[in-house]
Amino acid sequence: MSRPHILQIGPLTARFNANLAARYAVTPLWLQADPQAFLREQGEQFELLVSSARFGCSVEQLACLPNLRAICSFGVGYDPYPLELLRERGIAVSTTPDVLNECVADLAMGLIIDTARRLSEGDRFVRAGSWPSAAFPLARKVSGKRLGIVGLGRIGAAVVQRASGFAMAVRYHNRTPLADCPHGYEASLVELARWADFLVLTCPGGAATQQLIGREVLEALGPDGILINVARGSVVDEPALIAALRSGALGGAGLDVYAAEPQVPLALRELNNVVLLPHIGSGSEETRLQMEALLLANLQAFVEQGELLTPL
Ligand code: NAP
Ligand code: 8YV
Repeated sequence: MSRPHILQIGPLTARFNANLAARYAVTPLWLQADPQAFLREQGEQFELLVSSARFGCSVEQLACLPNLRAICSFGVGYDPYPLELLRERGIAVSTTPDVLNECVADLAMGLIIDTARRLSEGDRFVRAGSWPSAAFPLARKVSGKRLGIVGLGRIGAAVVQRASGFAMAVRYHNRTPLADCPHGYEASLVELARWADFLVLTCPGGAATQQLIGREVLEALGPDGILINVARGSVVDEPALIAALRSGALGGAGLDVYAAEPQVPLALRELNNVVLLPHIGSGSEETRLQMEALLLANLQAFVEQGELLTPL
């Protein structure tokens, strides 16, 4: 029997690319001289597509893939996919949920501690040789503080679990209150921000959450408050964030994601009250290996049984 033919939109690790190529006949779209021309000429042959939360796929690409049946995506975010069109066409989509919860939550806690206790700033201070001639400023305490979560889902719950070790009080905002949740629900984001010391974003990106966190929320979080974003850059009004950090209306921010990644505005890079990471929430060897394995397992389940293991 011939090996199923897969279209791969963008590169993943060399290990994953090799594993995929060992199992299937893979066409790497990003290596074609003119990817869109290639799709127009040859798109009909593909029923299966592999992509990621970074590369997604476009409406234009889908228009050239009339026989597509399933997409297996690396990562849990689905914001770069035209979901309505995929639903209309009956194209199944899998992501890689749960296996990355711990790493993303660990990173959120790391950003809370780094931003509040000024770890990165202290590191810069020592490396610059400033210690003998200046006193490093006092920071803010983490333990016992108030944690507001925007998007208490799989990753948000893992952040809350870690926060209990820091004796934090927790409230959250989702579109719908959770049944049987011991933490207070806040229908208003502004009220949640007013209450919180740390506001952690763990909701999805996309149109529904576009710039959910704007000037009003940032000012409610206030001069002693800290924003942590491990969700998507699109969730925050970035110019409003920069303005609030500059003026002191907001105390600090720990960011893993940005509006136009991998570009990070110079205005953010020049500020001392922010910790900036290059979108590494799930970026450990162990977790990336599990994400790769889950993507391959989804692909295999679809090829052999016509069903995805972790569909959207
Ligand atoms: P999840 O389990 O689906 O949780 C998402 C939560 O957000 C749910 O509680 C949902 O509750 C809430 N939500 C959805 N839309 C909302 C809205 N418009 N307003 C307020 N809350 C909303 O997802 P997850 O697995 O935890 O992943 C969350 C996101 O984290 C991903 O989509 C991805 O963007 C991001 N992520 C980032 C990294 C990184 O490397 N930094 C890694 C992995 C994931 P309701 O439906 O009730 O609103
Ligand atoms: C991925 C992510 O590393 O899962 C997600 O949604 O943002 C990250 O875990 C990355 O975006 C995959 O391409």
